[in-house]
Amino acid sequence: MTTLTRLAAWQSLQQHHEQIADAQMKDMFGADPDRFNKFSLSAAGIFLDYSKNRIDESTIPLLLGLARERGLQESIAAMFQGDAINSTEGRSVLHTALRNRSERPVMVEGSDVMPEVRSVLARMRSFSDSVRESTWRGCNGDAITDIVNIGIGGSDLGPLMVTEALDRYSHPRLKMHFVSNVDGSHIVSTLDKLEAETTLFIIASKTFTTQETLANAHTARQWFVDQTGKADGIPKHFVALSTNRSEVEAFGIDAANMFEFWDWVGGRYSLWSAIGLSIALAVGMDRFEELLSGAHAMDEHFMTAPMEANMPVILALLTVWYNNFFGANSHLIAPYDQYLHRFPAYLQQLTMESNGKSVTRDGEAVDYATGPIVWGEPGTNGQHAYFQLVHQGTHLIPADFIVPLESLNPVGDHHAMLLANCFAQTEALMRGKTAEELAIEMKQQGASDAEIARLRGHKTFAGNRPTNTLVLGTVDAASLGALIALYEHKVFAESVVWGINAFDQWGVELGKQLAKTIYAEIGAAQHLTQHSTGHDASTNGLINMAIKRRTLVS
Ligand code: G6Q
Repeated sequence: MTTLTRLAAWQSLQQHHEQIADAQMKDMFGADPDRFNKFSLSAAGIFLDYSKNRIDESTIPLLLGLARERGLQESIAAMFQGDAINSTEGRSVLHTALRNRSERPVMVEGSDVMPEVRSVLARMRSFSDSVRESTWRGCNGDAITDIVNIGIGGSDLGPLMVTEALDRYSHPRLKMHFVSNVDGSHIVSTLDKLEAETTLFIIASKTFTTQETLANAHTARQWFVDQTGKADGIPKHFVALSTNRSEVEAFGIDAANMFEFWDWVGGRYSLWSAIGLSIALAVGMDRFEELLSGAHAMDEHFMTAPMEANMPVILALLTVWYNNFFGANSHLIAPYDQYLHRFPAYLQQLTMESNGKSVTRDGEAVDYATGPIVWGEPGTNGQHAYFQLVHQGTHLIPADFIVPLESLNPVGDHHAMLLANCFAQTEALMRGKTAEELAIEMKQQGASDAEIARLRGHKTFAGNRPTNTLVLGTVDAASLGALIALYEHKVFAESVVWGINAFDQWGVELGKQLAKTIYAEIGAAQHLTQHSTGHDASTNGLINMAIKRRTLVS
């Protein structure tokens, strides 16, 4: 048994789970008219209703006891003050410094990083203003019309999600494109739509060694030179976002066109850094700074609010509750807002790369579940697809519903319908439908007793399925910043309870190494006639199929 499962707080939660496992939320609502007020809170412009959870008044105190025993409050302080909490990489974790809107210094190895952070923000402002206002011009003197962000993982998902979410505020002339996949179809189909003379490429890579990004960047540069015949036009059309100056220069991008960030910014936490340049170009630097301010407001809340009224902490503890005591191993994210359609994909990386770990910070194997599988799609679409399993399947799937009170595109009754669907789903998941309720409903519709009996099992709903509802005023830069920061901190708080390092990603590094050997076998023309025998039969067979096909088409 690990330390975690031996803790008194853990054992108390196990006993509490046995007591509460069969309790029905609808009965709890019936017994306590104040439940909504008791189990809801506001922070940084976000309202959280967590009353539709399988908790009573003793659950959160017990979970908070666990958090205390794991030193959560101390770990939060350690992160904000720049301790090297990413222990396997020996790094501080300071994405919060990137959005520090206060005058407080943030120290890394004895020096304040804030002057450098502000200096890069100022360069991002001046560059994005010049492109937006057409004072930055391409090699033929034309204004930029299209911007292509080439990056992958953390250098793609965050900026892509945010530019989609804030599309309502985007510059009318500038069209944003994101190329991530090494599949040539991604870059080719993007370039097909573009004019080289009016396109700006942003090469976004923290390390500037990522295979996919460099392959796409080289293809884009070759295309640009082929289209324009002007290799000397590259400085007007290529900029880099990176921590690796020498590799940026080796690629042929002048350091003057590089926007820097630092190794204390993790890839999946980097949209607040220079990696957010595409966001600043799309919506303007003022809005980018509103995004930072929204996140900063959530940072202040996370740092200072008491644990029992701390939104990221409450959400994290609820995930621990279901993951470790109810055996729920997935978590649904259902944004009821079309602009947030990439939010679940973004959260998949944030959550699963951070907490997809099976050893503790000391390298001991865990004997409890860590990060759940995160998935989702926007509502109401999801209701016509995967919601069936959430309502009547055999798995318990806790869900977060995210909805703005106000639409950015008010038209007819659409928003009232959207809100109604969102709230109705959480109500139905909580209440379910009993056989008696079904019988009354079917009788009113004229069904016979035999018909009611035949369909009883199919048309009843067990209910008691937990949801959180996160309500925003509207989807704007500040509320989006707060929402993203909320989940970043939730994920961190979970990792502290589980005793794992949320900030490394050795599985991603493995992916970066693995393809190299096989690429050497199938990638180069001189190898095309060779026959692979160095792997298992399956891998050899697949490689040889590829070699054969490539030989035929070459
Ligand atoms: C994120 C991961 C990973 C990373 C990409 C791209 O936390 O480390 O998704 O962002 O592999 O890496 P580069 O930015 O170095 O190209």
